[in-house]
Amino acid sequence: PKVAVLGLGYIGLPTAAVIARTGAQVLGIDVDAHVVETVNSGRVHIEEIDLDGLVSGVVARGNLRAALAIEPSDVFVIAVPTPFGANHAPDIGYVLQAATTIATVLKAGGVVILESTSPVGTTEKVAELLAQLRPDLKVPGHCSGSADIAIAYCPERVLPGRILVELIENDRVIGGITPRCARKALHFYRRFVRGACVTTTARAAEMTKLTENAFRDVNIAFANELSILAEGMDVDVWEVIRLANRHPRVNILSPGPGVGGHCIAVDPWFLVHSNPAQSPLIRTAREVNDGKVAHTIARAEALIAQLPGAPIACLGLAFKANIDDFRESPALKVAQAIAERHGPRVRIVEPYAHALPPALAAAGATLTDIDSAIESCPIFIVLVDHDLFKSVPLDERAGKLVYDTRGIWPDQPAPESIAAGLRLAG
Ligand code: SAJ
Repeated sequence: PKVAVLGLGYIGLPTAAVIARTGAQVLGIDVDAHVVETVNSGRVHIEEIDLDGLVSGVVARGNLRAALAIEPSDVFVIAVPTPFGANHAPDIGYVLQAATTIATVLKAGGVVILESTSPVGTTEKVAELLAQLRPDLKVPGHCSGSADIAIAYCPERVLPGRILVELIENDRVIGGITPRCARKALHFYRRFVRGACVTTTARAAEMTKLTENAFRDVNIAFANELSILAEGMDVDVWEVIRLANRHPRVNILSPGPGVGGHCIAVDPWFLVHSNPAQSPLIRTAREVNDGKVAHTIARAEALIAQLPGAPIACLGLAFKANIDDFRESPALKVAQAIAERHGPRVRIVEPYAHALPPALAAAGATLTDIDSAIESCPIFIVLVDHDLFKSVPLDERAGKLVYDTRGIWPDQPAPESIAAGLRLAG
């Protein structure tokens, strides 16, 4: 079939490439001319394991091509961003824009699939818009008898850093506007998904996606709240979590400097926004996780105050371990706050950055490597659990003042110079 993927970002490009590998003719559409040019030259504009080789291969074979303008296709996959605006209100403007674009080339027999994380009811809005724009077509939910086209919601649920594996291995939830729509979409996903494909309604699939990320956010918030309680009680939170997790029905996640990325820190708000009065738990979890950043900054400052004038190493800027994605990163926010107060004292170690983000550089911080940081910095603030940092043995950290927000160095002794009540774990 001919497949058009709208949006060549973190989800759209890997999805387009995986579909192209099955032998389909895939057209990737993006509003950014630079992205279109990059893909057409067989290169990638995002870092993801094995994506570069896959894209260069499918482009060379002629199965993947990028363009600014849409062309007639059999299947349309929408993978555009759904940010939130003021008051955390979801903004589905890009989704509706994509649907408007599709409407210009849609034919009977076409399948339209929305993959973007979306508030419940968005797929129905897409159907309504297509019905308005194309009165000549019988649109599901807006016609009697069998429809001319199929419309479904099928959320992506891949983990950055494992996208190409999870795109194929993970189970997929496929929600149709009607059961027939779901079956049409299922037929498409079966081409490249090895996991189970489970069909449901569009509304249930939309809520499922939001639920998965809200579940994780609430569980991380629990760990973050525990870490603050444990600090106050002079208890090592990491040890408590390890011990509690020996219970057969307890599985606590890890505290950290906050929650970042473009999904877990965003999607729960879509649920809250749909019914603020009935979502106090999900909202509070969001607030606890956002609040952890300020807490981390305050604890880091307390440590830094122990050694006036000494160089400070901030380890990591990424939003999580072993990736180069700094979007909504709590580590970046903490490093920025520290750099703004201590300027040239601040040395950033981030193996996944070629240069410092401009605001950090402007504050006077410098990028360095782990070996130089070990040699020159008596203060270590661990913000990301990159493998590279985990590999630093105790003798190279001996005598340093360490604030380990990710619990990567359980053997680090609490420095004697630190005042009682200032145990720096979590
Ligand atoms: N984090 C913690 N403690 C933990 C786990 C994570 O502080 O125990 C932090 C991370 O450091 C990071 C943030 O949470 O800052 C989010 O990281 P993540 O690994 O939990 O999730 P993402 O944002 O990379 O990907 C999530 C995944 N969703 C779930 O696991 C339910 C992924 O499967 C989704 O596809 C993705 O969101 C998405 O696109 O929605």
